[in-house]
Formats: sequence, structure tokens, C-alpha cells
Amino acid sequence: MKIKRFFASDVRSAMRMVREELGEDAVILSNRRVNGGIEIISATDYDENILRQDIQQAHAIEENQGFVHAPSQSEAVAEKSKEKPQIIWSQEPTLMEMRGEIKTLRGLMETQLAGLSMQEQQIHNPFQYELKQRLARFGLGSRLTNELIGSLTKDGSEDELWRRLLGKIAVKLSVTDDDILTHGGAVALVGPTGVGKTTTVAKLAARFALRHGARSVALISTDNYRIGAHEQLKAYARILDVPIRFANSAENLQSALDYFCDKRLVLIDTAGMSQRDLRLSEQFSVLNGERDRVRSYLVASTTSRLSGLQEVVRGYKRLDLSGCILTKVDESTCLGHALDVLIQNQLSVAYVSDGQRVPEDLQPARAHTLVSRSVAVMQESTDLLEDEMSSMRVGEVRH
Ligand SMILES: Nc1nc2c(ncn2[C@@H]2O[C@H](COP(=O)(O)OP(=O)(O)OP(=O)(O)O)[C@@H](O)[C@H]2O)c(=O)[nH]1
Ligand SMILES: [Mg+2]
Repeated sequence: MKIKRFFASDVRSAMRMVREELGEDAVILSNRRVNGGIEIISATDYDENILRQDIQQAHAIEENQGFVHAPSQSEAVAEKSKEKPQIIWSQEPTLMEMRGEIKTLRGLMETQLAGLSMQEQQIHNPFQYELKQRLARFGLGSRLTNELIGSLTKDGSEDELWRRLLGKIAVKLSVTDDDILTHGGAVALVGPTGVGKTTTVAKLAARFALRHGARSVALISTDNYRIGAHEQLKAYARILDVPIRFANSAENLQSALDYFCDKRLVLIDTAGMSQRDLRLSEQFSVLNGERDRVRSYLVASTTSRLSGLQEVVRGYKRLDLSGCILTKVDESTCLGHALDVLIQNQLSVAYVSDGQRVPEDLQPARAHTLVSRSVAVMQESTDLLEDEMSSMRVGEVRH
């Protein structure tokens, strides 16, 4: 193996020197900036063992000369290659530079092309363009937007078409018609942390107790992970004067359900868990053990973004979900995100929670009401944005 060090003012000149002296088969072992230019270490007839010896020798020389040695790229690669073979030529600086430039160019072209197609649409199909923009502000993702626009017959004014689109969204959105409070049974509320599960359990229990009496309801908590989790539900049970039990395993849940078999509604409050939490499988196996008796509803906060909601629903769909309860609608800045995710996942909405008050702030979900509310939220957010933009413009003028 022949190793040689080259100095030049820039990478291109150094590479030319390498090629002229060592030929096209030369491999680049390292490159670094040094005073006055670039240093490249290159080799022909590359042999990994000899390279390692050479590197050790180089270290010894540099240490004797008082240099502080930082491992170079080639040394790191050589170290790694003790474990498995590495492709050293991929570190070649010009290639790496070119790869980076191609990536940047591809990104630029994609953005430009997307912009061009939007511009073209704006010119040739202004209605469609405007409706797409409105649906994006409403909170729908591109897949559902394209599906809805594609199914639209294009007769009528823009506002008529918009109303028709909203009607289509309402038709696609399925609701469960107050099923928990109408049919009762054993119902578990599951979902990520802090979305409002315990508060919703209390709201449902209070509503049911108002309709059928406190004796008809019972509560179970499977939240054994947090100190104080029991206290919160216990406090609600005390206020509502309904019995409560705690279950920390599938067997305990079974016996708690047996114990409350005379109740018309048994509400199960679960520990809040991220869809990425490894303990989620444990929670699922406890609930799946009682699948025949317990219906599970996902509680999802409408303050989450589209991708976050998508991930939550995907994670919790491993549980056979009977529906979803949307919370924090009063705090949402884009309700359409939740509608998109529910429609795409064919998950029905059971209830809508729009505040902290127990039991007032909970309504059975109605598709048209939810769509109208989403439009109102969209309008509020647009107005807010416009206000901010105009105050920024005023600020600019003043400066
Ligand atoms: N604004 C608003 N706040 C709500 C709503 N529902 C619940 N909250 C509040 O959200 C906070 C968390 O509610 P919890 O019921 O404890 O949530 P959780 O899902 O049981 O939380 P973990 O058990 O910790 O996972 C509390 O402050 C509630 O008052 C709602 O619809 N709107
Ligand atoms: Mg809770």
C-alpha cells in the first residue's frame, strides 16, 4: 500500500494532485483544513491492517512533536472497520460535496414545482384553488381535501360549493348518538396524559346519575401509576355519592366488574399514556381481557396538531375502540385536524367536551354542530392572524 499526504490551496487542486500522482484507483483516507489550504491523505493498494499501523505511527510522531491529536474521519472508519467492512470511498470530499448539492437542488426543484402547480391551479381553476385553501385553513390534510374536491360537481358559486363541501364533511363524520348515557354498560376511557379522561368520567357519571339516580353508576380506576390519581377520582366519587373500586390487574378488573354487575353504568378511568409508552401494551391486555364486557373510548384533545392526533389514534387503535371523545374544544385553534383524523380512521365521535365544568361542559356529538364549530374556530383563527398581520404592518410603518 502506498500512502501519501497532499497539500493544496483548495479541494479541487488537491484532488487533481492525488489523481495525477496515484491514479484513478486512489482512495481518500482523510481530508482536513490546515493553515493555507487543504491536506488530503490518500492511498493506493489499500490495506486496512497496514493503515492501522500507519495511523498508530502517525499518532506517536504527532505526540512526540507535542500535537494534540483528534481522531480523523479515516481513523474512525478504520476503527469501525474492526467490527465490519466499511465503504471508504464514500467519504471522498468531492463526492460528498456533490451529493449535498444534488440534495439541495432536488429540494429546491420540488418546492418550485409544487409552487408552480399551485400557481397554475390559481390561474386555470381559481374556485378549486380557493376551496383547497379554505379546507387547509379548516384543518383538513391534503388526502381528504383532494378526495372531497374530486367528488364535487362544479356548478354554483364559490360559497355554494364551500357549503356543499362542509355538508360532505358532516356526512363523512360518524357519531355514536349519546350511546354511553343511553345504553350504559361498562365503559373505559383511554388516551394520552392530561387530555381530560378523569374529568370526562366525572361528567358522564354526574349526567347518568342525574338521569337514573346515583345508585345506577359506579367508578373503577386502573390508574396505578401516579400518586394522587386515585385521590382525584375518589373526590369525584364522594361528591357524586357513587361507589368506587381500584383495579391494578386483569383479575382485579374482572372482580371489580363482577362486584358492580347490578349497576347500569360502570365507568373505568385509566392511566394516561403516550402512544409510545411501553406500558400501553400492559394496559391494552388488561382491557382486552374484558373485551366482551368493556367498551373502550379514546379521549383525544383537540388542541393537538394533525400529525400528533394521527399518531395517537394509530397507537390506540390496537384496542378495539367503540368511539372517541373530543376534549378541550374551547381551547382548540383548529378543530378540523381532529375531524380529518376521525374520518380517515373511521372512528365515531361520542361526546364533545368544551370546558372544565362538571357536568355542564359535555355534549353528545352532532356531526353538523361539530363542522359548524370547526368553521367558527377557523374564522376566529383567521381573524386573529389578520389582526396580528395588520398590527405588524402598522408597526413597520411607524418604524
Ligand atoms: N379547557 C378545558 N380543560 C379541560 C377539559 N377537559 C379537561 N380539562 C382539564 O384538563 C386537565 C386535565 O384533566 P384530567 O381529567 O385530569 O386529565 P386526564 O386525562 O385524566 O389526565 P391523566 O390522568 O394525568 O392522564 C384538568 O385541568 C381539567 O380540568 C376541556 O374540555 N376543556
Ligand atoms: Mg386522570
